[in-house]
Amino acid sequence: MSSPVDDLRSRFQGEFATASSDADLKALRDRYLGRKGGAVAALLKEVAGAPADQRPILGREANELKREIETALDEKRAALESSKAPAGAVDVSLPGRRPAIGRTHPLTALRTRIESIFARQGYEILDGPETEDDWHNFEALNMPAEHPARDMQDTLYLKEPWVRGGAALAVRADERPATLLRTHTSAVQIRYMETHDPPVRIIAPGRVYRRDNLDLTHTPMFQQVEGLVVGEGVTMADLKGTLIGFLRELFTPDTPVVFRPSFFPYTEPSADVFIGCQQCKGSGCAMCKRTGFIEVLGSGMVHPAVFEAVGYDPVKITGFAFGVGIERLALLMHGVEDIRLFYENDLRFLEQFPL
Ligand code: 2NL
Repeated sequence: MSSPVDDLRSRFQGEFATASSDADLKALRDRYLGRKGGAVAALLKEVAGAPADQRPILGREANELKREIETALDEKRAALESSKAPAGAVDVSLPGRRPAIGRTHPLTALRTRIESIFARQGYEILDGPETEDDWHNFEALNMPAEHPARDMQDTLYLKEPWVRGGAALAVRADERPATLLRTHTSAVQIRYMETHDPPVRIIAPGRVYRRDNLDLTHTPMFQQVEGLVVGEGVTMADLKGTLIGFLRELFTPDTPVVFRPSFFPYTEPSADVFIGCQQCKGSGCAMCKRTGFIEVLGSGMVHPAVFEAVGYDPVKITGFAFGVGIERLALLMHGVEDIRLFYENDLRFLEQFPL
């Protein structure tokens, strides 16, 4: 005949076998060891009411069971605890997080394409300072102090940039202090001609600055690529061939290219260069203002005054130059309506361009 102690033990063992969490163990402890209403407490009360000759044996067995239950619950709780990962541990079974892979900015991609088209033809790619002096940005480019083009340029001038925090910085006597942010990269080409004899075949890409307010087509900083070819016998035919070839490589081999007379202080003659509208294929649309053509480049034969300024002999030497705005070209190529999008670093915009 089974005793009430054995009955309770087997009941506990059945329930204990399926307990698998802290919460299960807590519920078991309450149910069996609770001071009031616990099964063991009820058993001990039952023992107290048992006949006197059975009481000691039953009492000992009941207390043994109580210890058994305590030990079993403690051990399982410890086992659960040690199988838990420590706080902050790495779960090596989780799939990894995909790293965000960046991509080339559309303006950088376009600039790189332009650079490689000219690099393949033997042009040297040049860098130069973004802060310039009057001489390299204006004077040497046939724009003396009173020249109206200086107004047209709407230049950002710097206040005594060689003085910082009240202390004069050491400036070498042969290095004029910068007084403005360059308005075109022509200054880089002037510096090159000052230090190199012809022949010259260079392009000068880089940031340039104008006193403009932000709108759909203007940013106070934008990027430009200028090109310069100088030597004996360089003609307008070379200018046309070079620019037609360049634009047909950049766009499509059958892109229409036309030249129209223009004016720049640093070239004579000068020409604006147009391509057939990519949008309407020349039939006329809003993008080309119904003309069928879109202006993409400024160009011309280098003015003799520029050669004189850098110490070249304009009787022996001729050359052509051109300038192109990267943003403007990118707007056209990708059908983007607002130049500011290129500088807001919004990934929803940038991720639309190919890797
Ligand atoms: C434009 C106009 C142009 C040049 C840039 C140049 C440079 C030197 C001498 C002569 Cl060192 N010319 N550069 C010439 C004609 C046009 O750019 O509308 N760019 C967006």
